[in-house]
Amino acid sequence: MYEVGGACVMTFTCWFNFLLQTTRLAQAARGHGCESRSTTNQNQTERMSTIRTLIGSVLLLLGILYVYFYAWRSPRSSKHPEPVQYPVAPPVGRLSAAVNHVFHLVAPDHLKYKQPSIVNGRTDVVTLTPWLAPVVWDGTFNPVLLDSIYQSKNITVAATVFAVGKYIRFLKKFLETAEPYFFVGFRVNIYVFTDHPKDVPRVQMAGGRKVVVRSVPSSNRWQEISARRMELIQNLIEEVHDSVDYIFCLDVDSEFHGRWGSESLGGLVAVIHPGYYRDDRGRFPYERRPESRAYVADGEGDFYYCGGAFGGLLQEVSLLAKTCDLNFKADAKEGIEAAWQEESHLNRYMWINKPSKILSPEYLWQDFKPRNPEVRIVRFSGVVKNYADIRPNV
Ligand code: UD2
Repeated sequence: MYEVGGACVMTFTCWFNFLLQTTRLAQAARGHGCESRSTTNQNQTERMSTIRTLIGSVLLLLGILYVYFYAWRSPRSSKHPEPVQYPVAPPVGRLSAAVNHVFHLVAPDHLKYKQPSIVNGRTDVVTLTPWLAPVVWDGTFNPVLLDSIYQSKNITVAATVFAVGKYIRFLKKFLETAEPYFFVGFRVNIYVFTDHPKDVPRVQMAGGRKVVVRSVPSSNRWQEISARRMELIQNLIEEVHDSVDYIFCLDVDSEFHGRWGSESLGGLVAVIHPGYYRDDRGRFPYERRPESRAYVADGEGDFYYCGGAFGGLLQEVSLLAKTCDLNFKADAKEGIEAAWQEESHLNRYMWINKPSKILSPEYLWQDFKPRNPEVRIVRFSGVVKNYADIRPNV
């Protein structure tokens, strides 16, 4: 733009000089002749005509410059040069692209959204842990902004859900409610692990979303079903690591009631258990026997996290699942089963390996629990169930 403007000014300057020179030459030529009264009048007329031509030229050029700067060029491009965007290095493989996924957040240019405040926010809840991981509550994030950031990354999100034995009855509602609430607008694979593959309900799903069924053996012990999930999750991650970016592991006896989306993405993501989040840590049901590998000593532990919902980047969940599975099996060899099976091991793991994002109890409530005032929205909630009726053992 400036080059063209400069060229216009240069042209005008040359033209003006040329006209000035011509006028001076004509005057000089006339100065050598003998001046009669009539020639003086003629000279004056010529001078006036030259001045008129000059003024006309100046006005014409100013007109051209006005049209160029204010009418032809749009106001935005004349004030705001297009910023340079360095391309993000292309991923070599999905696992090696982890840093880009986590840290590099690109918002679309000119996206309009409510101005964020640095001084006003929620004051009724804690939104940051002492290790500076965000705690996601309603009102702490902008869903439109987050979705547009993560949609441009073209990610695939997986969810695992186990429906073994009589728990198959919960699957239909789980899948039906996941469709309008869980990562809407994203590519989603829901992996269903069941011993009743033929009873998996068909649920209409939007493009890019699918249910994948995996057969698993039945079991006579619910503790084993619950705990075996870590090993199967680990195996699944090995299998899908080239095509999936994030994974969430969810309890089947639950339903979605509100948005669960890109705000939940992070490296290692834990969900606060709805039953204990207002309690002193001395009351958390951690494994308290030192001989278990899930042991958490008195006076230790940050929060009590759910076994029914956790997730994050594939490599993070892989490490968690491997570690919990190994510790669970090593305990089993010594005849120990932690108080809350894999949930106890998960809590021990997250005490040492701090989650990088924490989801508030909005992300796993319990239907039987009256909602507390700080829980403005229940996004996912465990249904009321009769354990004696659905578990293979008591
Ligand atoms: C808690 C946890 C659960 C797990 C368990 C301890 C929450 C909300 N729930 O729930 O995740 O940590 O304590 O082991 O944090 N399952 C079957 N068939 C069975 C039994 C279990 O498929 O016969 C699967 C199913 O996906 C179920 C999950 O295992 O959702 C957990 O079992 P649960 O719901 O009976 O465990 P619960 O309510 O004690």
